[in-house]
Amino acid sequence: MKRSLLLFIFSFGFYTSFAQITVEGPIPAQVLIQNNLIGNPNFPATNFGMMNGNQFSGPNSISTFNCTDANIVPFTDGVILSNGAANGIVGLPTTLISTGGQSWPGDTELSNLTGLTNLFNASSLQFDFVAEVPAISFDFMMASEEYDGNSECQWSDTFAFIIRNNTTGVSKNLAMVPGTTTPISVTSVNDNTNCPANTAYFAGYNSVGFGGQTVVFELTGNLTIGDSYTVKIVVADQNDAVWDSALFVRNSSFGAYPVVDQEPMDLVIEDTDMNGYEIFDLTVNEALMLGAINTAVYTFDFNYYLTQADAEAQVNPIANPQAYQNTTDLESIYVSMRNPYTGHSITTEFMITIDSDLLGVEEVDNGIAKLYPNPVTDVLHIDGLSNIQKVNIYAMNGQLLSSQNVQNSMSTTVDFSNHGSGLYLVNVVTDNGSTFRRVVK
Ligand SMILES: [Ca+2]
Ligand SMILES: [Ca+2]
Repeated sequence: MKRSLLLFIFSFGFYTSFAQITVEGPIPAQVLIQNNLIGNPNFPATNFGMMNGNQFSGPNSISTFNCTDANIVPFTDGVILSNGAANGIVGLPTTLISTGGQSWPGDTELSNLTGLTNLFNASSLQFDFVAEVPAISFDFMMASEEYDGNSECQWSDTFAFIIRNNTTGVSKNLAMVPGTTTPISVTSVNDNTNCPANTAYFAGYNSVGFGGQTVVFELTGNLTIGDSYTVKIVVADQNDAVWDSALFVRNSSFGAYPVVDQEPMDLVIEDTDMNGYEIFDLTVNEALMLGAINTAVYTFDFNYYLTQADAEAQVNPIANPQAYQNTTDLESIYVSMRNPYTGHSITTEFMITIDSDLLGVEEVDNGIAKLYPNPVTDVLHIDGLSNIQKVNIYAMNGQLLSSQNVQNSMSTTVDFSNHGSGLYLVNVVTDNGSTFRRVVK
């Protein structure tokens, strides 16, 4: 392999920042998975397993790390899995990290899943759980010596975040370039001028002790409730055992990804004393949003906001959501459902009003789609601001009444003639995002 000089170009700043990474290991698999990757002491993981270079007379290849410089690793604590020495990132950052002999084997499951053969120096962590939530998440970045200004166009080490459904036998790799079916790798994410690929996800050369690194990816995977799963994070060298790569997985990033079971209801308290104000308990919607989730095991926090921007930034929450006094006759409340361990959250919206006649006449253009007329009689028109993919109609109790696919058109219609009078929730999925709108008939 010809190696460019790029790896050996470094600066004083590079040296000083490097002292800010420390690693600790080896550490038993169960401790790494429960205390580091999961963090939630109640998460029901079992059957912990590890493949480590030190089991094959090689170096310890899995450790915890701490990094206090966000320019090096954008999160402070996590687990490093390397296809070489995990402590290669400490000490001499400009030295090529190229460790592990060919007697330290690859991984058959990774080979079968990717179709790549001739793998060496596999490191993996794995555990089992039974799905009681509809989705899970991981956050990680990948760094590799294969980022050298040349190899990106030709070959790559390989890795996967495997989620294997033990009930159906189907395995999936969650580590795909967002919006594609292409596995994340040195060849699929780089900004080499001869073969640039998905450059937005490449973070740069020479910052973590490896030749280059990706941005932090947030992986999510959908689950079938009740099925048994094995999660396996695995990285290996390909073609030879040299020029190492590593996964940096954020502490506590594995957990239940928030999914709204049923959309929150609009709340109506008629203003019988005509003073313009009533007191609302916004939290009555939490049970709807959680559905059947076992909250003793899967914790979610709820916070309420007056604007979507505040909800997304998680600033200025409503101080007392159990006794909130309205400020206008009809107002939007934005609710954030957040896993406090992983930090991942989603936001949705409901209305509160002191006059039920006001529901259904809200503004219907929110930057994603325009719905009209509202109230609707027989035909609801939908104009997307980008291509519409799908329209779902729900009853206000969350029951899905109809779902229609749209073939890449910016406008469509929905037949409401068979629906009775009342409030409906219309979900429009477009290339630019998804929106829920209340429509009255
Ligand atoms: Ca290696
Ligand atoms: Ca390699």
